[in-house]
Amino acid sequence: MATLFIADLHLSHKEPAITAGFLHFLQRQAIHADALYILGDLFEAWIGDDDPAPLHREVAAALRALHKKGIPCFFIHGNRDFLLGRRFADACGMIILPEEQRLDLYDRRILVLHGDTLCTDDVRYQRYRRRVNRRWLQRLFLALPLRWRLRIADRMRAGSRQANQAKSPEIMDVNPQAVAAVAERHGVDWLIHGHTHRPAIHIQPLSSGQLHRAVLGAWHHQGSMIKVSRESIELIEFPFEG
Ligand code: OKV
Ligand code: MN
Repeated sequence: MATLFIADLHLSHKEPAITAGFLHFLQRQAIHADALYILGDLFEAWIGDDDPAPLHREVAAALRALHKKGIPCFFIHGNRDFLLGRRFADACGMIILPEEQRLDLYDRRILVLHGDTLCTDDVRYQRYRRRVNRRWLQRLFLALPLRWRLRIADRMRAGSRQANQAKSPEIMDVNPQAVAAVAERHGVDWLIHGHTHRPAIHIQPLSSGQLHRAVLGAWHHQGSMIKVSRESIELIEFPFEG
């Protein structure tokens, strides 16, 4: 038996092939798993659980079907869907975990997180993150009419696309000191995260031994998952099937 991890699907109504690939993944792969962990950025954008987008209903129904078959599903917020709340999670039958969660799976200790907090060299992004993470600002935003939130979000995404074009690829990757610090703080020798869209399994020396870091790929033209079993931890890429 195995536990599956995915992240960075960036689901949106503009990319129906990714949604179809995800629904197929749930029906054909996740259905056989011990559990499914979604490590953030399931959605390209999230402006409140009251958004009536058909995509949200479709995804909730598919995740609920998995839940009904007895497969637990866990969710960690990403930088895009950090406003996803209890209401939508309940509709999916999924459990929201804190931003860093230590797991004990098949006698291994693994820390799971989205990964954006590891990109400490991107100082502008970290400043933006602290700003939008303020609870009072989130409450204020969520209290606005849906149409205002849509407008604000569109503008913020357009601004962010411009800002990212000016950034070097290095500052958008993880910082090795931040990686070591979080692993040591939680006493783990495995990390699983997404966010950087650079699928790989890295090994990095720690004062206490070797740290393994499995990075999930984004779902652009194919799916990406990490499969943890008693025997192994594998990074698997697979084609979309409708
Ligand atoms: C998600 C990102 C847009 C990056 C706005 C307070 C504020 C939340 C929000 C609006 C935008 C999420 C929720 C979106 C991620 C962007 C642009 C850059 C780098 C406020 C709380 F400030 F307006 F009051 N937002 N949306 N970005 O469109 O999903 O991750 S979003
Ligand atoms: Mn991300």
